[in-house]
Formats: sequence, structure tokens, C-alpha cells
Amino acid sequence: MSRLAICPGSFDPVTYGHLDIIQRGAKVFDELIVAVFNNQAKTPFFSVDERVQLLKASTVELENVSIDACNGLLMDYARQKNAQAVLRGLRAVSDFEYEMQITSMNRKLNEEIETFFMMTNNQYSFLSSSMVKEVAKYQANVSDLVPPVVEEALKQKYATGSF
Ligand code: COD
Repeated sequence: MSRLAICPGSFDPVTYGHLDIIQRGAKVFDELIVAVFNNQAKTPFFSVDERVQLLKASTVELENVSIDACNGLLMDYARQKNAQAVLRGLRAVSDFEYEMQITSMNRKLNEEIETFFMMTNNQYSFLSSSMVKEVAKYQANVSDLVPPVVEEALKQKYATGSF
């Protein structure tokens, strides 16, 4: 049986930390869908469509990875896709409590779907989309944190003030 996992997140915008999890996840699962949601707790910077485009451009070489824009509950989406698993990344201990909360809620909604966690690569353990946006706002170099297409999109956004 082919193993499908959903890698959900806000990806606002995608960083090398996210891409590390996606690339490693693509080696473990037969198919990986990166599902872009609006996290209710965060104010969006890029629209869901922009985030989807940036993810598509950053994962073109990964044949078993696709990107989708999503609404509603993750577990409804996972059920609709017949996924067996959800894949999440873990950085520091500070991620743990939040991930426990999401996972236990998701298990309550659908106990058939397992959540898997992958430890971040040490290199990216303190990397977050929020920090990238913060430093990019002041024109700092983010080329070792995000793919070139994202770096360019950040420059454009801050230059035009369209956020
Ligand atoms: N290294 C490794 N992993 C990383 C790194 C890094 N540097 N940075 C981020 N990650 C991981 C995160 O731990 C996460 O697993 C994934 O990458 C995506 O991260 P974010 O920050 O883009 O995504 P979140 O945490 O904002 O995503 C939250 C969801 C969108 C998944 C959540 O809000 C959700 O499930 N929404 C749908 C509604 C729903 O179903 N709600 C019920 C459950 S609460």
C-alpha cells in the first residue's frame, strides 16, 4: 500500500527549516502533500496563494511532493485525501507543548491518522518564518535562511508595502 502523509503548516513564508523536513519526509513516505493553512493564531503576511507558489517553486525537484491550499480542519482534509499520517517538524523544547496540544486535538478528531515528528537539522533549530520576516524588513541578508525565490518575494513585499 502506498503511504501518503500530509505536512501541514502556515509556511509564511517557507524557510530552509521547512524544506529540510519536506525533503526528508519525501524519502520516508511514498507521497507527501504540503498543506498550506491560515493559522488562526498568526496574522498572515503572504496570502495562501503566494505561499503555495513559493512552495511550488522551492520543491520542483521533489517528484513525490505536491502543494495544496487548504481551509477548515486538517483532519477533514487528511480524511478526504485518504492520508495515513501527518508529518510535523520539531525545533526546540518550546515547540513541544504546542505540538502536543495540536496532536491530541487531531487524535480526538480522527484516531486513525498518526502524527510523526521529525527533529530539525541542528543548522535550522532556531529558524522561523517570523524571524526571517523581521530581519528581511530591515534589509538584512536572509540568503542562507530561505530559497532565492522567497528572498526576492520578501524584498518585493517590503519595497511595495503590499502586506
Ligand atoms: N526546522 C524544522 N521544522 C520546522 C522549522 C525548522 N526551522 N520551522 C518550522 N518547522 C515545522 C513546524 O514545527 C511545523 O511542523 C511545520 O514546520 C510548519 O510550521 P509553521 O509554523 O509554518 O506551521 P504552523 O505551526 O503555523 O501550522 C499550524 C497548522 C496550520 C497546522 C494549524 O493551525 C492547523 O492544523 N490548522 C488547521 C485547523 C485545524 O485543523 N485545527 C485543529 C487542530 S489545532
